[in-house]
Amino acid sequence: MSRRISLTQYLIEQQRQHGRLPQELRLLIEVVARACKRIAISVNKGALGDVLGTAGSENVQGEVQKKLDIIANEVLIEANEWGGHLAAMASEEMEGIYLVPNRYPQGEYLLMFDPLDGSSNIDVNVSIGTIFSVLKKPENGKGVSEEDFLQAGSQQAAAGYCVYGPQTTLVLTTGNGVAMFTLDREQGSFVLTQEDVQIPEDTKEFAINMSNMRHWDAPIKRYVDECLAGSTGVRGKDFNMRWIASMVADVHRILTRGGIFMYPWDQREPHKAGKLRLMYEANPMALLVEQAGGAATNARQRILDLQPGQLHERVAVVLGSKNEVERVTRYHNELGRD
Ligand code: P6P
Repeated sequence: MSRRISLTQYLIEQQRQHGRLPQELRLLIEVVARACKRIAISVNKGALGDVLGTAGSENVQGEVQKKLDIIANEVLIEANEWGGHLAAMASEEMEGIYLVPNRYPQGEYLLMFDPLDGSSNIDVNVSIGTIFSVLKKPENGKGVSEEDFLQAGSQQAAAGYCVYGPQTTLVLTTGNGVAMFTLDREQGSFVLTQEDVQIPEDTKEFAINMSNMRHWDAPIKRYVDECLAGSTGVRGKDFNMRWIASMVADVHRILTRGGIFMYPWDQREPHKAGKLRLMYEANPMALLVEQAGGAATNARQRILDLQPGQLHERVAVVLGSKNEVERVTRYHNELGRD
């Protein structure tokens, strides 16, 4: 049972113990957490709050925006633009970067986010979430530009998500392991409920959208076929399957009890590396998973090593229990050697 301390106390202890959590970064994380609390209030209103349904617009990805996508994006922008911790922000919902207005002091960090991941689940009351990633602005003496965001995921100063489900839970890493904080609605604050999260190296549970099977590459099909063959096949054990279609919820399950999550490249849109976005979905989740003892690749390379070329670029994702991710990655790399 973890000590029941607040997010603030946890962060201040991290600051004191490791000396690696700068004051500005701690304050930034607390602002993001407060923004997630406000998003949770809107999400939890559902039909009572006129927040369901579509906004009648499309985002930069060409996807129909839900009202809550826009609300969550605005909450994060408004909460973070005045504090003096950031130089700029980037979001799945905005084409370009958002410079902190001149009326506010500029900070040394860059914040990226998917304000409401899994929004296709909003109207059917299934868990959704906010994903965020923090980078340091390169000290180049120049004004901030989109290029400053194009850093490998290994450079992240912090990463996390907030899952809006039966509980509202903030999951965070600043490079010293992963901690989970559950929102105590009575006192209105996030309370530490798990620290030093560890993903089991093995699992019997895989997550993939099986309806895409006919579009998969051979190595993914080999891996899933072996899972489906269960104890009668080469794996010698039966597997369970889950697919929530909210990456935040699927990753939260994996951080909580293990598993492997796969959104691979497929033949539907062969010119795209995958569906998920590198900068504000795959990178933050990969850092969390690695900090919890798991692994995260694009089926061939470590995600955190990938050098981004564009702010909204997509990537294939295989993450979770280390031994399973290594198996899938090995199957892909074996194919490449033929
Ligand atoms: P599909 C949600 O739209 C998302 O970006 C991830 O959260 C989720 O894992 C995936 O897409 C679901 O995609 O194709 O199964 O609907």
